[in-house]
Amino acid sequence: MTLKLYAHPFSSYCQKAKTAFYEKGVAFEEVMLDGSEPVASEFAALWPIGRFPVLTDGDRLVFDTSPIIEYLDARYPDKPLIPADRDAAVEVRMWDRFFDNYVSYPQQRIVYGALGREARDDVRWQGALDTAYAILDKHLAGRDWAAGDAFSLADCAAAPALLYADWSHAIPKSFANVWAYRDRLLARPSYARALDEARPYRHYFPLGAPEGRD
Ligand SMILES: N[C@@H](CCC(=O)N[C@@H](CS)C(=O)NCC(=O)O)C(=O)O
Repeated sequence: MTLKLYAHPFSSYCQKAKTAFYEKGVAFEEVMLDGSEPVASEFAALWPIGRFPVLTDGDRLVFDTSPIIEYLDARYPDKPLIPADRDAAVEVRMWDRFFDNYVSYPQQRIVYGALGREARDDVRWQGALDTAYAILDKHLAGRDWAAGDAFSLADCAAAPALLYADWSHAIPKSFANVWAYRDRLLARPSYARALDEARPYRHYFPLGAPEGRD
């Protein structure tokens, strides 16, 4: 059965999911959500919440990126992105939540504010990102990856989160550990591929995609 990922290449959460597919070498069909029909209506019927990506595997539907990646690991156990050891898995899931809730969430508020989709409150969300950057810089001292020694679900979340967070509210140069980690993530072949597939859409970024920060 073909795995179908309803997605758009420029979406940070879609990049998170695609990084997991590329990391594990699992084939999938990317069903492009660019507003065109008939896919737009098909997706609205499939997942009326409207957030993406969404994965289908035959009749099975999986929404939200962390469960999508959990599903991939369950079905394709090679190159696991969540460790079998439950204690180690807590760390991975915790840092995955950190990137979604405390980096991507405020970053998305800044972008949605700029797009006029939500009330603009940049000072609040920039402050939230500053707090997250400081926590992360301390956490990353002496580490290559966010949790444990191997690239994991948490790093899939981190890569697009830190790409777009920096574009939305620059990561201070003094946070050398965050910068080194962001550079490692952007050089990881799985994420580099997802990022390359997003390049044609950079003009969508409402604050202007900065040169040389990718
Ligand atoms: N918690 C969701 C978040 C997904 C999400 O916010 N996706 C954005 C695209 S990056 C989206 O659907 N935006 C459209 C909307 O908010 O209507 C996940 O992990 O997949």
